[in-house]
Amino acid sequence: MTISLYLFAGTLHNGFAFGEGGDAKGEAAEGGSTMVMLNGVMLPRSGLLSSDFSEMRIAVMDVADALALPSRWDADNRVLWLGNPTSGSLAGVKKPRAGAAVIMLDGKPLPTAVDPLLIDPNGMPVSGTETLIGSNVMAVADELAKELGMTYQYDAGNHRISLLTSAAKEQFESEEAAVRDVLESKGMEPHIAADGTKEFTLTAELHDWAPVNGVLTTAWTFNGQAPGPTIRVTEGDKVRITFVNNLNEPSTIHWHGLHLPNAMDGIPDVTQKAVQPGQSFVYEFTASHPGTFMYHPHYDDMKQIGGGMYGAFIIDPKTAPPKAPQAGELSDNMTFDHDYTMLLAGFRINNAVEDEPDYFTINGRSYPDTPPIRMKVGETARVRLINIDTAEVHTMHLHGIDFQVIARNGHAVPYPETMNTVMLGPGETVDIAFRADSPGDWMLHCHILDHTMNGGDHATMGAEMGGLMTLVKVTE
Ligand SMILES: [Cu+2]
Repeated sequence: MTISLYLFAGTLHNGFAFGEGGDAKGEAAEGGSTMVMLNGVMLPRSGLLSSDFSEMRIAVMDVADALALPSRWDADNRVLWLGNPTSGSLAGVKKPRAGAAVIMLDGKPLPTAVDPLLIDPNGMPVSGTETLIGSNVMAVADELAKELGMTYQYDAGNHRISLLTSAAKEQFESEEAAVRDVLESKGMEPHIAADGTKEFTLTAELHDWAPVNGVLTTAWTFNGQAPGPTIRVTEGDKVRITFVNNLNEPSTIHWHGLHLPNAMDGIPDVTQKAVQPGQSFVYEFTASHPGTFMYHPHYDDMKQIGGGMYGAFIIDPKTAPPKAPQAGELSDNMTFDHDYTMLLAGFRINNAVEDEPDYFTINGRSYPDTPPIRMKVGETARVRLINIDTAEVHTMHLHGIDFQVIARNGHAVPYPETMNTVMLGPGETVDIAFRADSPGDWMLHCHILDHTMNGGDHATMGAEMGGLMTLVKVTE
């Protein structure tokens, strides 16, 4: 299991009901709160937590739940039992005073008990407890982190404690190759049938995904990745794609922009029966015309597509076009030094399915963890922009270098337009091309500026760049 967890210690005020059974239990105290984030995900009961100790105990129990760590609150002894066993001998454990508690992890006491008041050298509760409560939350988090083998960071500016397991980092790192392949328009390896048909398998499954390092979500994926692997074939190829549904609900695949037999169009109850959990369906068609396309389900769209089920479908022309010239206008009928794909979408980590994503992504990654494009001065690139966001328009803007729009919706444009910002509605693809004529780190980003912040209301609050952004790194 891959886990990272965040304990947010908000601004803490005087005037809270401390100790057990305070009136503030279950209510947000005015102006102050303690939020618990796990994998960047706000835990269900933590939104209403005050700094009341009894609620802090709930927060710790929520964390334990999410870690699949058994937990039990022993009110008589004021002990929070975590891990295994959830009961045992308290011999030698100092009984906590009223308002505090001991955390027993795997039968051993954590050195720091949960204690909202702390005690001064005379054994009296310390007044002016704002910082102390925060410190205590941190101390508990620190101890838990140490005991559970996680790394720990405190961000004083955001009153944020971040805990990250090595497993969460491993998930993030395990995605790098897939993210890079999608960016570089590399298609998945087909199996070639006796008659030359290119065969692929796309398996829908829920899978961990980290849009940025330290934020983990359960994505709706094809082959365990969001976006799914790119399918890249040549005009005229016969294609056979076996869709395996390992989700807990029906699904299909629609081939967006392709010309194919109606029965292969992937629309549940219109062109086919929805593919049930555990079932599969074979799509067969001929790659109709060259261009940049996409694939995605057409069942429970907001959840499935919004959760990461989409991928690029690229059809190359039968005859490879000539290399792009050293100077002059660029067009669709050219081969470029670099061929990139950027699927524009996002994840709703703490936002509801009907809200906009709080982590906008390029190929499943939010800045600063979007891999940059690297080019040498004079090189050319095609970037296949694909807006597969469920509802959002994106205005992609490149700094310092003009680009030409060479294709739209899988078709060459008759007169490439020179631009620095191009707008894509949901479902649109736009191929842009440019020549790296100036060295530097050039931003390529959506100019709807709340699409370039990570975390919405719950995390970094936009002070730093995030979301739908990457860098074009041009060197001599
Ligand atoms: Cu945008």
